[in-house]
Amino acid sequence: QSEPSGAFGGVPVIDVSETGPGAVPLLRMMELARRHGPAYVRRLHGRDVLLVTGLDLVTELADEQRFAKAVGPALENVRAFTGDGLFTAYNDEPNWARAHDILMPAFALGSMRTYHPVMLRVAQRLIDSWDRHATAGTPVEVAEDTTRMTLDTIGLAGFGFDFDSFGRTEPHPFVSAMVRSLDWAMHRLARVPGVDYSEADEALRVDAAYLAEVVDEVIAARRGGAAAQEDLLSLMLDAVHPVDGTTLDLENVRNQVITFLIAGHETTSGTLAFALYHLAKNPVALRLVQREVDELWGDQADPEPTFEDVGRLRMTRQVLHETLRLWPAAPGFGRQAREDTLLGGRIPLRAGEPVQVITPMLHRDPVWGDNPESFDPFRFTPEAEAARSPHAFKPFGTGERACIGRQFALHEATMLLAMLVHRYRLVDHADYRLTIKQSLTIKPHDFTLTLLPRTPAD
Ligand code: MNH
Repeated sequence: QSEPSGAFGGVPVIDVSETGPGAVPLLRMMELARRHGPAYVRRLHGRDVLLVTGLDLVTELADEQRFAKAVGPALENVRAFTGDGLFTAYNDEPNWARAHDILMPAFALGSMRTYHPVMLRVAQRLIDSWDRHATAGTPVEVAEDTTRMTLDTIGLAGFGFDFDSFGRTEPHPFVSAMVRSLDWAMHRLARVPGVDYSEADEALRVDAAYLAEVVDEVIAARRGGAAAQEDLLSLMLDAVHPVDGTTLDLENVRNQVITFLIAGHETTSGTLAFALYHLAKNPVALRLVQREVDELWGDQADPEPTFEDVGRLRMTRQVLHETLRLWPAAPGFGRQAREDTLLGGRIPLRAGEPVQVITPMLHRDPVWGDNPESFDPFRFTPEAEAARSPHAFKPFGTGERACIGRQFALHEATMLLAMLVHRYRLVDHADYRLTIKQSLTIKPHDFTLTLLPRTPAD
């Protein structure tokens, strides 16, 4: 790519048209941020995006009086299959506030008690499968299996629908269609003017139609099924808005279900896979979480974590937070100024113009010290967190459009991770070197482990 050409409020403009954005656009953006940060403009075929990584600038962008979420170019593409679902709705689309108000209570910390038994049941599916691999001495495909687990969990906990992912050797076709759709949304950002993309667009239409078809099946299963349980789907279908008494129309419910099936599993699975990667590579951190689970469950062969247990797994949660610092599975979020303004007193922004935060680089800002690449769960002790700006860590985005599923993800991931480190020795049999697969979100690519049962000496 070329050197900075021209400037825009003192911000370097990097034209990457010659090389394209790279197979893993995030890594290229991070590389450019290391050279040109804390803010730079990436220019691709005449399209400019302002990318921001520094804590000072992100602190400003997090000010909800001056800025709001932007549905930037990437999410604009995702709207082709999630429409006005919660994640991709514009701030002023009435269905955003409506769905947000109706669904919020279902994501409060206390609601996790309702999902806990299902989360446990699905975690057990993964463990049954990993036990078979441990006995046979064959490696497990980490991200593939965490994806099986998180998809089954959101399907069952949210919608009473069983994807039965561990009963299949290939990913559920919903996952394949989703990954292709997210890839389409990502690669569409890199389109070269004059090239014909109609084949890719037709494939997207087929995948989007299939996603909708699965969701219609989920909804039909509920309609034909037993008395509706209290879950996300029943809320979406039946709940009336607490203040204005409106409900969600059926097209919006469909968009919400697709949104939740995607957002509800894609990022949690990546986070779990990255966490296992870090634990396999950091024996000290692994020892710490093993000590924590051993204190809780001793040498029980098959402990069944209670809801309360999960709240006690502080070190395990710190490991997840440190994982989300280094590799936030949704590695960016968009902001826009409410009025024309100067960001950092120098970068001119027009109202509505999207700005992209590169979260993994914010998470390597100097505020994180001299060794931001080192994996250190003690960065997330309560004392360390209290001493640090709340804007230094944004894996779940910011403001009123921040992740609604944060507690859900952390409960599910904390429980599974704790069960795994209690049960197995993680053997890095292939001396894995981290490579990243990006379909907008990120996961470790081709990461396998072999497992041995733990013995008292471990
Ligand atoms: Mn989630 C929004 C990251 C798990 C449902 N999520 C966001 C945003 C980030 C994010 C970042 C904000 C994006 C933006 O500003 O444009 N989410 C994560 C991560 C995990 C995660 C890193 C797991 C780890 N998310 C989950 C789970 C669910 C979920 C689990 C559902 C069960 N997330 C959402 C929804 C939104 C969202 C819905 C959109 C919220 C809104 O705009 O109102």
